[in-house]
Amino acid sequence: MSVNDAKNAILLDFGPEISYIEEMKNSSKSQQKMVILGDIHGRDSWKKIVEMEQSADVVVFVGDYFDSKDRVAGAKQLQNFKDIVTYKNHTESTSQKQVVLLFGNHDFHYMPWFTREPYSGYLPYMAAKYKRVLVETLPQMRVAFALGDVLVSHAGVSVEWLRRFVGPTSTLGPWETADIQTISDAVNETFFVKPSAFDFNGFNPFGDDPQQSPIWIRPDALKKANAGSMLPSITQVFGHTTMRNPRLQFAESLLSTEQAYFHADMLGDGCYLTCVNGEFGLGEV
Ligand SMILES: [Mn+2]
Repeated sequence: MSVNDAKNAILLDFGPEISYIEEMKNSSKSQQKMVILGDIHGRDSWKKIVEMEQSADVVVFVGDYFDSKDRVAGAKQLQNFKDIVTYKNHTESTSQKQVVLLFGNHDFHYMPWFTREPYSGYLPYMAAKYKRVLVETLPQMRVAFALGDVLVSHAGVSVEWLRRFVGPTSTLGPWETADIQTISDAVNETFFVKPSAFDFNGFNPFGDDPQQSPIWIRPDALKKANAGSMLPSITQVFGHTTMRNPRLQFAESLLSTEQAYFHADMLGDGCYLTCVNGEFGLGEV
């Protein structure tokens, strides 16, 4: 029997098991359905979406719960955020579903550590109430969330921000080779140890700066910072910057070749993202 015959014989014997194992590997990768909801800004359309998306395994809110752009009253914005927290607690205690609450820049200026001038949409007469509920909820919140090859944050994670505010390298080596979980953990740990690292920095008044933080950076600066400096397999999803045409933007993201970036700040247009095993979809409410 030749070596090749022997190989074939082994494949004949074990072929079915091998393909079974491969199948198991793929199904454990992440067949979970993730629904990503863009910046809330007092809107309650998330209620209809989570009702429609009952089959979701993970629901992610990308942050910016406060500071309405559509003149939603402060008390309503407060109640809406409380409803989101209640939804998270109720869902997680009664099902396997996970509800992730990310932190945005419009939540940041209500926190006790914030001492600068607040920015657009800030409601001074609601600030104490927003602060109380945010501080209470903070242990259940985070800045970054990773599922499979997808990293979700409010504005996006730039390698240049990581190098300047977290460290020159990750705990496991250069950021260039850091896996998605290492990056996500580093961002979240930094948030709880040194929240000032997330404050607005850089020179561009709009946040279009490669060293800008994961709650402030704009898409162009993010893409420029990460090109060639982050694993190409990592896909980032973020809100924070409203795109003029979310459907067109989504179609463009699908075509991206190197790192992929998906925009989630589309609730104002009644749109949201779904993701199953790295395959993205656009939902409409
Ligand atoms: Mn924002």
